[in-house]
Amino acid sequence: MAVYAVSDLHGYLDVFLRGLKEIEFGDDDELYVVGDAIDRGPDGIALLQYIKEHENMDLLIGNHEDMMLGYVHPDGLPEHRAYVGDSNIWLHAQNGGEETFSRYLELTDDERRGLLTWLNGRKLIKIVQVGDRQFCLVHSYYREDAEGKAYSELDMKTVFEIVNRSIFGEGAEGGSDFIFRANPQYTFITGHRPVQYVRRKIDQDPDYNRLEPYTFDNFYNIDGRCAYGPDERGELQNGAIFLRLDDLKAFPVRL
Ligand SMILES: [Mn+2]
Repeated sequence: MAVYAVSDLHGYLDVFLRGLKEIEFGDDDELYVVGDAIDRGPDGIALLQYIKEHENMDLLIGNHEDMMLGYVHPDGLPEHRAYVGDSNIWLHAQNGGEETFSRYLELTDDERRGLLTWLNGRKLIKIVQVGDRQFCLVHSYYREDAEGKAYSELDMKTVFEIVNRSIFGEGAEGGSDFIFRANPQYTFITGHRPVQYVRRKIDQDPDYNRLEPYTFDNFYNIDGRCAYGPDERGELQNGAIFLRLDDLKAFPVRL
């Protein structure tokens, strides 16, 4: 058996299914989706349901699941919760939640409630031992006090920091890589900022357009930029990066 991680699928069920074939994913294997399964692409709700229905798969909450949970009615009613602050940020064009919300509304009341119960029970940070390594899976930023806690057990501010703050971000959303280097007992697996973006922006790497993990020391980012969708000119390598944790071998899957 092997253990895999993938991140930021952003509604692209077809890429996910092709990836499972590529890695020959079987009943004895395990897979962790490190947040942002939904939005921008068309099949976010189907992706959530697929992960939920497979006992050997799990989802960690990303900022897009957090936005969804902040917007939908908490009892699964086919409406959204009363407008509070910027809770409608999910539907802004840049976040791509509209397609996800319309698919969500097509579910039955029971399906919506089941999905919300499951999402509320998902973790933000998960520690997974594979071979000699302890992996810490988290969408973007590490907080020791949130280890192993479910979404419903954490306050909004803590969740916001874990799923949004990025060592590659700027201003209030920026953070230091010290948080990862200070915890060498873990190999961190994150997403949230596309590896192509990080290579270009941070490293000014002219060969930035590669669908492979961005890594230093004990840190791996595996966001392959599904969020940007298929590239019609065929120049950008957007897609998903499946990472096998047993040997840190990457399996790129183009959109
Ligand atoms: Mn994200």
